[in-house]
Amino acid sequence: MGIEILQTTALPINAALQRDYTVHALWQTADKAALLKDIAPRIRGMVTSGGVGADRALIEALPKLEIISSFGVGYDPIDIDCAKERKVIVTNTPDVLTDDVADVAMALMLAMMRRIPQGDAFVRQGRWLKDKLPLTDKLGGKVMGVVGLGRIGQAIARRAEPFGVEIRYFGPRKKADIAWQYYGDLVAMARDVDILMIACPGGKETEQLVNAAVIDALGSKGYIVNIARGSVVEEPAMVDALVNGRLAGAGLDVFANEPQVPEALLKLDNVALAPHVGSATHATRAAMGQLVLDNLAAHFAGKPVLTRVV
Ligand code: 8YV
Repeated sequence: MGIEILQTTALPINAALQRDYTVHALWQTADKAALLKDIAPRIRGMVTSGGVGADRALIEALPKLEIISSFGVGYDPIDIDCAKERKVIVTNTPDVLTDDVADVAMALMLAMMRRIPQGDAFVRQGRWLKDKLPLTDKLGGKVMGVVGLGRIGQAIARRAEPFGVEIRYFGPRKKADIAWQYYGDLVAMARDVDILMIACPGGKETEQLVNAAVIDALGSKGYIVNIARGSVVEEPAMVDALVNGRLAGAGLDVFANEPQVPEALLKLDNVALAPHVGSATHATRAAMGQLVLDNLAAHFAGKPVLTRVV
């Protein structure tokens, strides 16, 4: 038996993992408790994703666990405090997905503001032959407030600027090397911008950060784009504002309870919806998978991991 690892979810690197390790597939096991009881004392590594994560109960069930290698940049469903307490290394897959996620942010923003999905349906349904679509809103000249100017937030801002969009940002602190206007108060920024671009990490610290007060401050001409986590937005307040014309539109790749999407959103014309596909290209998913493998390999070769969270 080689090094034994626990895998919590299917990934594009299943074959490579099975080649290099003795893999126990938790997600394919009906009686998870029985499997864990049997293998727990031998598990040295865990492979999970930014969607599935690893909670305290799971981490604590694995006394020999050394590393959690996670697929995805976001690690909000991994109990980081517990990993720290148990001295378990946690790695994620930053950088390799930044460009793709920023591309989807731009695509959703334009799709929503210019009603691209509606236009597509209009053409397909033959309605163009006897009707015209209503005019839409112009992107150039708008002010975008980025919530969380990290790697992805900056990549979105750099894409938006050549479209004639003015950038401002909100975050826990002003960044020394950034000239864009900073706000320490999200409601104040929402009042001053047209588009709220949500690009911050998920988790407890940002839960419902974009709440009813922020949405009110953004106002009936404002737009929300969220490529971060559904948990960052007070979703019922956003849906209510969209339904009642107190928000102009939303472009959403993530949802509070995905893959469940609030029924009311499905009926709206002023939203563009995507099924959490920010990083979902062949090239990027392959690079993310490789990084998961490389982090594991480095650790088990006694070397420093490449992209450590804690
Ligand atoms: C992944 C993501 O789809 O990187 C992230 O944080 O949300 C996406 O790239 C997800 O982590 C896979 O479950």
